[in-house]
Amino acid sequence: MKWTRRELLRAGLALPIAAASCIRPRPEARLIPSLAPLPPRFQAALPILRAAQPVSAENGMDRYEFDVHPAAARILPGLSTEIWGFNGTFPGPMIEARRGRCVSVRVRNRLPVPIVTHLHGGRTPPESDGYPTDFILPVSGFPAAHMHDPLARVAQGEREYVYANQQRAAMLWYHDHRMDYTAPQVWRGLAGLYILRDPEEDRLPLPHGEREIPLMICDRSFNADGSLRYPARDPSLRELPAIEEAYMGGVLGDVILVNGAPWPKLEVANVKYRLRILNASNARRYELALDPLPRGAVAFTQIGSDGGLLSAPVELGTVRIAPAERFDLIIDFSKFSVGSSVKLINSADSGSAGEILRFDITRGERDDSAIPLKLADAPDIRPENAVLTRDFDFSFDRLKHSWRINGKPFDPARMDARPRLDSTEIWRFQTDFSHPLHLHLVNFRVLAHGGRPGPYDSGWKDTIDLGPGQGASVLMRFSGYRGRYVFHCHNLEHEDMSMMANFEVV
Ligand SMILES: [Cu+2]
Repeated sequence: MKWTRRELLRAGLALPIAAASCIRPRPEARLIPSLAPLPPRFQAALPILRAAQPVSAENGMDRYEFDVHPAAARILPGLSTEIWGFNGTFPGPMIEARRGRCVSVRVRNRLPVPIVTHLHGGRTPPESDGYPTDFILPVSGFPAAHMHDPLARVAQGEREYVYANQQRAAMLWYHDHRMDYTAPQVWRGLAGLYILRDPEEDRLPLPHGEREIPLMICDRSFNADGSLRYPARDPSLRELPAIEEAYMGGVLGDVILVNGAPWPKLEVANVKYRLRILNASNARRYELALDPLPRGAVAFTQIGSDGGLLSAPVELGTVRIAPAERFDLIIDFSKFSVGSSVKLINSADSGSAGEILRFDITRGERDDSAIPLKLADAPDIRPENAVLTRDFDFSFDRLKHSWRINGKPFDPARMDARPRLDSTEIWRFQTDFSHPLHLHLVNFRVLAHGGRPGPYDSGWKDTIDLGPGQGASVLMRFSGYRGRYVFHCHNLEHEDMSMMANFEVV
């Protein structure tokens, strides 16, 4: 039997709220319901993201300029939503890059708060990686009292990030990474896609052009006036970090946005499509599935992961995707009849968050694409070459009410690991609750994940989702650059509440 708070009060059993919350913190992610009416599903057309044009493309370098500022977006019918966006858009402009060709992004901060831009999945030199205290201060200025890391590279008004793109083709994404405030600032819209291509991928006969569709999936909630609803203790995001205590396990929204539109629909032909999916949510996991699924059909063929193409395709009935993970999936719509519809659903939720996107199969077309049995060369990294094994425990500190790594909160002044450049290491993770764990700079292979590698651990990863009380071990080589980087939980509320640590490649 479950008692309501009123029944407990009547029985004299209820504790004052503060005392009760001391005893029972809520480490689970929690829904913040919209106060605006939820829009009908499958009315809006899916926004198709197209590559942004660089402002110049000379001397082997594509240059972009992003002004970050507040803007009015039309997300819900009849309402205007203020977002914070790269060039005023949410999602931000999509960058398309080529392996070996540099990209420069000049980010100008016209918001009232500091920002930091991190290219997630990028092998990036430390000065361009977006370390959480490497602020870009607002053009309009900001009090210096909020800066306390002597190693921080603080920029006034704007900063140029340079990405070498010396890595495999993959779908990366860029997002805000400001220390203590990443969760609310990403929620407001500071995220965009970055697609890196290379000749190895070009030569494959995969679906492309109009049949290759990047999808940024995230959940949000809205106030009655259309503004984004988020339980920040200081909504100005200037003075006081953190969120209302009840949400320290993570914030879930009840509106599912795909490329910025709520539960959109897309007209497709009865052929194979390549869907490049990012979960850009703060804390929500999705169990992707197709509804209905014809008898005997397999829903998805996975061809790529966080770090690019797999060596061989993998067939999956459902795909569990945690915050920051990417899955590169083929859906074959020839299994459906022209005139029918099929929904991409989230079978992990039965409410409004249980549906994502609807495909309407409106036409028959010829399909000259194919999924080769060999997609890419298998990785050449072996556990026996590891020179060191490190252990990290990710857990909730019930006394301090914060999220910790090896019992410690994030501190820019403390170095937690010093791997040598070009050395191979094994890192073992252990969790209490669910945590999607992410390392900057490196991609890793999953050696074990609650026992053997799981069904979603194929290929190169930069984020691994651990369930409650799970252990995992991953293998990686620290190549590319020396310098200071972070690793952290990618539940953004956990990250802001200090579940982050440093490593320095030496
Ligand atoms: Cu976490």
